[in-house]
Amino acid sequence: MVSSTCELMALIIKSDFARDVIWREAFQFASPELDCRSWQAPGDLSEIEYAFVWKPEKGSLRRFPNLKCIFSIGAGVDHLLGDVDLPEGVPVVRMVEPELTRGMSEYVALHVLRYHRDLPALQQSQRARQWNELITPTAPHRRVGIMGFGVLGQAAAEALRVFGFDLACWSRTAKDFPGGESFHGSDGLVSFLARTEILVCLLPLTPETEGILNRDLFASMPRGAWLINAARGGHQVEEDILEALQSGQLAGATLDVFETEPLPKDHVFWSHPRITVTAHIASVTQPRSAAVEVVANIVRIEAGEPPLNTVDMGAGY
Ligand code: NDP
Ligand code: OXD
Repeated sequence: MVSSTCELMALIIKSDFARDVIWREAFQFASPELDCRSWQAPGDLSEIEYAFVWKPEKGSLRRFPNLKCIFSIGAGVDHLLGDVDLPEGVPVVRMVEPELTRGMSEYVALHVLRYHRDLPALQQSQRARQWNELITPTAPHRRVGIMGFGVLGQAAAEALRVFGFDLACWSRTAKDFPGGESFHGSDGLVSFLARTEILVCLLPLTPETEGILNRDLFASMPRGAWLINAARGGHQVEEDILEALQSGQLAGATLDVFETEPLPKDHVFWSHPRITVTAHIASVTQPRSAAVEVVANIVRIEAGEPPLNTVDMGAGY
């Protein structure tokens, strides 16, 4: 239990994957006094002070006149900021919780190592019964670039640093990155890409980053580079990925996110020999650890302090 100061506070939950029950249990554990309500049976709407949501219907949060804070179940808030009818003046908090961060570091390390050691080529050799004594460079000679150097990007860099990769990051504002090279803004993008053999996208989806993984970007990378997109489908131009793979500009791509999710059954990505598809599972918010973070933020708000991890509505993340 985190606190006993959530007495009588009502939190409305709208989750996906029918995880409502799991979320209720997690909040019950973090703060038994919190009055959790389901989206389907919210009760008196004026009693709802907090909303914990994933992809709520546009305009739906306006139903709660006394809302003090909107918590996103995910780290990304594009599902909320696309709503022009979001209640004004109510802070939006994105998800930052240790297990979500850990999961993303695992995913990034898995796929970076896989490309670094060219596992796809080794698997191909096995299928062909070829004894392939493939020699790959060691990590200090492999240049990995992380686009988006926030909570998840920095944690992924920490995980990769253990192996000694030659790291660089790219962000909107300048960053101090003692473990590698730091680039920022549109001026820094081409130099960042020019030295990046394995590109990891961990950007938020905003008007500035939409469609950023496109033909021009791939052309700025060394030939035969690899792409790992664990951020949002809206970042990638799907036909440009296919073209870059066809031309050899990209050697392979691991895509966790797509313009349309679930990825349609007849989509060409499913069977492409050099694309790895995962089903938006790079990392998932874990109820027990996330509920603790949300309750801690509610306690802050009730104490008159600003919540942590609020979204800058102007920047869009
Ligand atoms: P943060 O807000 O902590 O970090 C965002 C980073 O992106 C910051 O470094 C920011 O720069 C940078 N950035 C934003 N806009 C630009 C821009 N225009 N140009 C360059 N850099 C930019 O986010 P998180 O690390 O917590 O999460 C990142 C994203 O990962 C989420 O928004 C979500 O979409 C995705 N995600 C995907 C999951 C999955 O399973 N596939 C799971 C969880 C998250 P600066 O530091 O200068 O502000
Ligand atoms: C997130 C996600 O944003 O799961 O957390 O995509």
